[in-house]
Amino acid sequence: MSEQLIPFTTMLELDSGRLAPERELVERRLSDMRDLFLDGSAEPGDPLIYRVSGIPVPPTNANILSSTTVIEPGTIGREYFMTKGHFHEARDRAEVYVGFAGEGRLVLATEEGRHAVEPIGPGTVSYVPGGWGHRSVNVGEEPLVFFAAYVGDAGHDYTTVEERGFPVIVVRGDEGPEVVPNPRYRP
Ligand code: PAN
Ligand code: ZN
Repeated sequence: MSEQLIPFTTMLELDSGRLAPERELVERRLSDMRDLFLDGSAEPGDPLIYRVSGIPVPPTNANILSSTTVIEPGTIGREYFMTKGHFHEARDRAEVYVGFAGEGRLVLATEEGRHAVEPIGPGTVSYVPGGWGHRSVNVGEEPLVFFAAYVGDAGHDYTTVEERGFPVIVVRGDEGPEVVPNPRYRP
């Protein structure tokens, strides 16, 4: 057996997504992901889009990595603020998403071009099977807060999403959020 961990507890503030203690915080601004939005280069500012607060453990298949994500409300053009999105480098590694606050969508896609859109909000528990790339989108007026737990050796492949996009995007329509085909998707 490798390193033996000692049990520990983290406090999660459900509305803000803040973890105490905060161990590993990553901030993503528009400048970190401009090309992922259709109109990213037309937006002059550099708003904070989301924060991920992780609970680090050794990234092996014997451990479970977890984090909370807080996506700010807002849009770039008509496209709602969202995460970069990724496939797991080890494609068969699964993940569970638990929603705490706000209103969002979990957009999933396989490399063969299938897609699915699931709700994220207080009480949602979503299963992300192996092989499904995933991105979360805040379609509400408040921060979207969710927790995610996944197999420790999953790894993150962001390149496939940067190069091909997801088959659909989520945009602000006249009567609320709309899921529309992504004009830049490369099957
Ligand atoms: C999540 C995501 C988190 C941020 O913990 O990593 O929501 O999204 P990006 O990694 O796409 O920037 C997860 O799915 N981990 O595997
Ligand atoms: Zn993931």
